[in-house]
Amino acid sequence: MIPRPRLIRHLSGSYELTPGSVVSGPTEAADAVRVALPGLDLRPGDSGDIDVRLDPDLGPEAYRLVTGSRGVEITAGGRAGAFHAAQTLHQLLPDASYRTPAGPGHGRAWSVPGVRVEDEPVFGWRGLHLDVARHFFPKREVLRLVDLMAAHKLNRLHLHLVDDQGWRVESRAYPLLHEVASHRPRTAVHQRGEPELYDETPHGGHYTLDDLAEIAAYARAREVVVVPEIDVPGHASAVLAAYPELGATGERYDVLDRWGVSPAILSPLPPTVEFLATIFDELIGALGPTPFVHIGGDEVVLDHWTASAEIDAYRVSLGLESMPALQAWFLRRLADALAERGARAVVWDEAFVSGELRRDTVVMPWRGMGVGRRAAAAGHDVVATPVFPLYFDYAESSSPEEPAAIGDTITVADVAAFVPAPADWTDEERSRVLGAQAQLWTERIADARTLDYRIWPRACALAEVTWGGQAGPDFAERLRAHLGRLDALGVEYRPPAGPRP
Ligand code: TNX
Repeated sequence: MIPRPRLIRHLSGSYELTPGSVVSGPTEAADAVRVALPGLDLRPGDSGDIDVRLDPDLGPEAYRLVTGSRGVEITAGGRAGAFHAAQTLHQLLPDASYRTPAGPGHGRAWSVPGVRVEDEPVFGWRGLHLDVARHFFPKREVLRLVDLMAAHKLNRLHLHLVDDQGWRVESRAYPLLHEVASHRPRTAVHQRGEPELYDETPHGGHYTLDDLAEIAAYARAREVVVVPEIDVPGHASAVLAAYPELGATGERYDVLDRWGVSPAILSPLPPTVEFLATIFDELIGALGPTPFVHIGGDEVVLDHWTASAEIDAYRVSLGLESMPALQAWFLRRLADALAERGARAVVWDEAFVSGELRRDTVVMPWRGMGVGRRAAAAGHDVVATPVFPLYFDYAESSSPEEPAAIGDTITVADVAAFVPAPADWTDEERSRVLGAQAQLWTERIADARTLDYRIWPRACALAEVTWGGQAGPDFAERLRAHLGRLDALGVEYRPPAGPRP
């Protein structure tokens, strides 16, 4: 199984699940089991082949699963635990049960071997990040990713909705964002060992607010929380192509047609904070309950703030000694606006380095775990996101056969060796680690096939270490067996032996 359950014992006996088998128990939890096993054609009922119970003494994601000749018993701490139990039950069935669109069932009966599983995750944040700004991925591909994440008990989908190269969400209050800022005239491409080229293919796309509502509801039903990111104040070319008056210079930009870090930056003055508060209202209105909103804070070039007499005067009026301190102040105002809307801010680590943030702001240390430790020591919750080994836009080998990537080499074994809460941190620092997340930056990932190739099977290792705290000793062996499930799911993963032809 992947991720490895905390405890698994094989028992005698087995049970036959057939189309129309009954799930009984509290509505929400029984519903979670049916959502997790869509192809099995399970029916709700009073006394079930699968009986679900809730036990308030268990954590919300914890479960016990007992199978045998009398049927399937699930005892869960909450809806999430019941959902994860059903995913574990699925892994007891043959690979063919993963085949879509039939999924398990499709008129077939499946034999469930007897086991007892007791399970609970070590980390509550088991995430994947997807950059939909550099390349847009349509809703159906995002929903498919949610299904694949759920099958691996991954539970946070961070959508990087905004960057220099595109603004990818509708705004009713600021319609030029989706009308203008979501299109770029040319697409930069890279070839291995060569500078950027332009393929002259215009690239565009955005989610409507209704799309986001659908994605969030679909994800929630699969115990995945969507974490939207509006990356500010840097990476601002696209927004300043639509509303240049929000920028530090007032100058109109083009949606950026190449990769890298641009000097485009939003103004920190009150109209920008009001603009972003409106965007937060629209986003949270569409997504529904949104515990976290990412506000970026990475790779900010402060030159245009320094050069602006108005912004400098504003800084002085606030009694702030430097432009980085003004950046931290700006992000604090946004985090306050999010708190009023029931959400916590998440930032990349440069934001933590720039100055004091709200204490409840979650920090993602992408530049390494050293800065993550400093954030944890300062009292911030931390989600481990270091480039090595969690940038899945990097290639798995340096072979020229690999599809071109930003960097190399990050192998499945590198991910499996990662420990989100390092042993040499203090207990207090370790307790601040919410979990870990892999990043899919998409400068060089332009289609769903390449996305599959970059994610899988490295995300299997991510699931293993975030669920269990570290990989089990037999991980490599279990992964070999697990590939049959990915095959049945139609996942175009990177073969462990090397790049596919
Ligand atoms: C750094 S990580 C970035 C992204 C790039 C990525 C490429 C971070 C917060 N910023 O803008 O896409 O490297 O690997």
